[in-house]
Amino acid sequence: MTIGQFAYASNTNHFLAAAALDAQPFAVCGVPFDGAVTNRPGARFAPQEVRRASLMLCDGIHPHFNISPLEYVGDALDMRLPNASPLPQVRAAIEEQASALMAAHHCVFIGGDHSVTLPLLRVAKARYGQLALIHFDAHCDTWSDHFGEPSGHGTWTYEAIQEGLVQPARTVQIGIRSSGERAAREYVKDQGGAIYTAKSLRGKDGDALASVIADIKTRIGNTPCYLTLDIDCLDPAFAPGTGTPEPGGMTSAQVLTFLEELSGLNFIGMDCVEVAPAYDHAELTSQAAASFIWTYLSGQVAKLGGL
Ligand SMILES: [Mn+2]
Repeated sequence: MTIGQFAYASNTNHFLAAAALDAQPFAVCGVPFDGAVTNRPGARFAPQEVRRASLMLCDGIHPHFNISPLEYVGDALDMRLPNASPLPQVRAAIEEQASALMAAHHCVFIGGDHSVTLPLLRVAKARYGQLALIHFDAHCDTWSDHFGEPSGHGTWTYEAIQEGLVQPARTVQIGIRSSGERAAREYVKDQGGAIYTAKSLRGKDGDALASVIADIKTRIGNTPCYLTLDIDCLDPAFAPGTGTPEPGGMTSAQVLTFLEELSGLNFIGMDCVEVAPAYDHAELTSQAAASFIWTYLSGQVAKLGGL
């Protein structure tokens, strides 16, 4: 078996990975921060577990896209973050490191809790000027405060719209189902975006999702699009290892259908967040995250010329 850069890397073999990163069009980078959670911490340990879970994907050809992304992907290892500092300082450190990476690569970031997405969007907005957003999550993340604090992992979507980082009409949420006041739950829709709740998706997969996928494609068009995938969009049966689980969620197959069918959008980056390995069972959650990242990368690599 070939062990690729995405297959397994840690700070103990970074010479091998860093040497291979320079020329790669795609990069995977860990963002090991979980200081902004409302419930169970532990997502800072996700990057190493998702890398490890990717091991068995790495000498294979993706069954839908019929390519292996591995030779196009380098591992940028994990960001170095001031974990005991206030959130604005952590986010500034993320912005600085992400800015350098996104200037050189199409990046996939492995969180970390969902608060890391806001600085990643700031970098993407500065780079691309306008952004669409596809947001898989059980939670709307549009609360205007975080239990009395100004910001956290449940406010970043609200902040991104308030800051003008994403176009509200081209913001799409998928899998939403948590409790919350109406103003937060419906915020994206009130701003002109789309929300596909978990309830609206129950029992739908494959061809039954075709009209939803067509509507998303029409809404986003060719606008540069950022994908953020909170692993808690999945039902806890598929992803128990997360900080804020919400029963009644999506299946892994549903998420894969979206990722496969939307791969032609003008994606400019992705993150997968909120995997918390300490609550996982049989690596179910890290395996799901690794598969989603692999599928996203395969879809994007398949669009490169000459393949
Ligand atoms: Mn969530």
